[in-house]
Amino acid sequence: MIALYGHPFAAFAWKALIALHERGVPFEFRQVDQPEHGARIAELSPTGQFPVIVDGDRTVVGSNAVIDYLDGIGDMPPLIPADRLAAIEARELADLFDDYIAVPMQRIVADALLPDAERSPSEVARQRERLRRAYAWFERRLAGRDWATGERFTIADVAAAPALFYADWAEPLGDSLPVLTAYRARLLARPSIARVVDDARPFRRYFPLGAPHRD
Ligand SMILES: N[C@@H](CCC(=O)N[C@@H](CS)C(=O)NCC(=O)O)C(=O)O
Repeated sequence: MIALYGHPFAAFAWKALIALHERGVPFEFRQVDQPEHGARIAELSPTGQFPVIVDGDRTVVGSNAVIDYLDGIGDMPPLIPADRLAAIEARELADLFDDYIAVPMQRIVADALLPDAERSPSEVARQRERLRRAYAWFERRLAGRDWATGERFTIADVAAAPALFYADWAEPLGDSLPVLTAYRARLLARPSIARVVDDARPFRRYFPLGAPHRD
């Protein structure tokens, strides 16, 4: 059986979990806050970061590679479209959600976890500005679409789910982004995503910026 190393509250681990749920793949969840799994992930991943899956003698490191790997399991439609150009757009948007929404969100959250003397308000302001620019870009790009690339749910939507879920907590979308706000709500209503949101509820108290209760 596939083993997933991750944590239920971790944004990038959600991507692997969503793909596993979407495809109905059975797996063993190895939570990295348990010492034996923490020790193992430190060996498996270059920096100890997760998600990582282990399937027999095959190890796959990193959320997008994990999603790609899982596309080969089961008979659900792939999260990376078979068509080459459609696949490029899906991967492109997944990377953009990762790099320009999830990563700035992570940096804002990481700063909030630091002792006061080590915090950097100017860096946080820069990351908030990056998020607002990215929000505006996605607001235009997603206009008229149900899912990130159009009618099909793809790897791009898997990446968008944790990115927008937590980014809205760190730097609220507000009222000026109706397309992104509706898209985020559509993501959260999808069963695979609702499930990861629910499974992460017990950990919300660890969110350092105050977790809104509306989700
Ligand atoms: N590019 C990586 C990012 C992974 C990542 O940032 N993982 C976070 C969890 S959401 C992590 O491992 N955090 C713990 C740490 O940095 O030590 C991916 O797509 O998997």
